[in-house]
Amino acid sequence: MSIPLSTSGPKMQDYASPVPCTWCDGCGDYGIWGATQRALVGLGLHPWQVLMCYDVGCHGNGADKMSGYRFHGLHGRVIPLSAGAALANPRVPVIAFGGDGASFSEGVGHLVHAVRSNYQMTFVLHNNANYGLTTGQASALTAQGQKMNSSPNGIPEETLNSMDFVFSLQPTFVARAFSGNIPQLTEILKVAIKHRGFAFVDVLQACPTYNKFATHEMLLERCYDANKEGHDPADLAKARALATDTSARIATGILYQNEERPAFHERLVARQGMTTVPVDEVGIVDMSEYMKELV
Ligand SMILES: Cc1ncc(C[n+]2csc(CCOP(=O)(O)OP(=O)(O)O)c2C)c(N)n1
Repeated sequence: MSIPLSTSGPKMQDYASPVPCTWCDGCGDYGIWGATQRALVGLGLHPWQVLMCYDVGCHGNGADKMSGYRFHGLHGRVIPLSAGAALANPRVPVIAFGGDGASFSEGVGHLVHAVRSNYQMTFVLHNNANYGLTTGQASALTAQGQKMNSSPNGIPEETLNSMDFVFSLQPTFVARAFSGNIPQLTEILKVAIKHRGFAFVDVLQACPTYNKFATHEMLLERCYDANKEGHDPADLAKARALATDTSARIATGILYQNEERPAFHERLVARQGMTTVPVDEVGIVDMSEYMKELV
């Protein structure tokens, strides 16, 4: 995706919000919030040049913790609203933030179609492996057998292998990061935001209040940068194998990227040869004749 750059660069301060953060001490949301701002500044994007969309959840409460164009949608529905915005104006990068609860239960159908359609957007998964805002219910990604507030006897179901699921849909971009490694996440987000099509960024994050099994310390110990160890993001089969095997260590970095496949809007026959985007066209249509019919 080519992003129009501004001549005078943005600063971190441009993204500051007067609303104080209310996340728990040690929450991974802080790292993702900081890395997002660093990535946007690093890309030379001003707050008015990007749209950030938020699902409902602890992470979604970050919607007013940053300046710029932001949209706080309904639970599980951040992907369709982001996809719609990106279709209306594909020149503006759209970043969607969602929790693992919403993304792999309420909104899982949207995730399926976003990957297969290759919508032009970045999807940042706040993966704390539970429903944080509703005080620690099990999500599809909670470890099996884990005792949670809503499941005092332990989760009976199998844990969804989210990476295997995403890879089964033939994605064009998959990355995994750890919220405690802000420099690495910043670099991943910079590539994801520029990616042609749907960029899936799984960010493993601590939830010190409700997640007692994948703690900050555990993630710090087990995550490693696969790109630094020579992983080639062009190989889908290798990327899938690396992403799904978390038994000993957890591979992070850009695991897979393919920019050969066009994004959804590029395949629309009706848009071919068009130099305008739908928002431009709405702006230049004279509606007054049509309005007369309504009065
Ligand atoms: C359709 C719908 N279902 C359930 C809820 C209640 N609800 C609000 S936030 C939330 C938890 C969100 O968890 P997750 O998506 O994992 O995000 P996190 O809070 O962990 O960041 C739930 C279940 C809702 N608002 N709407």
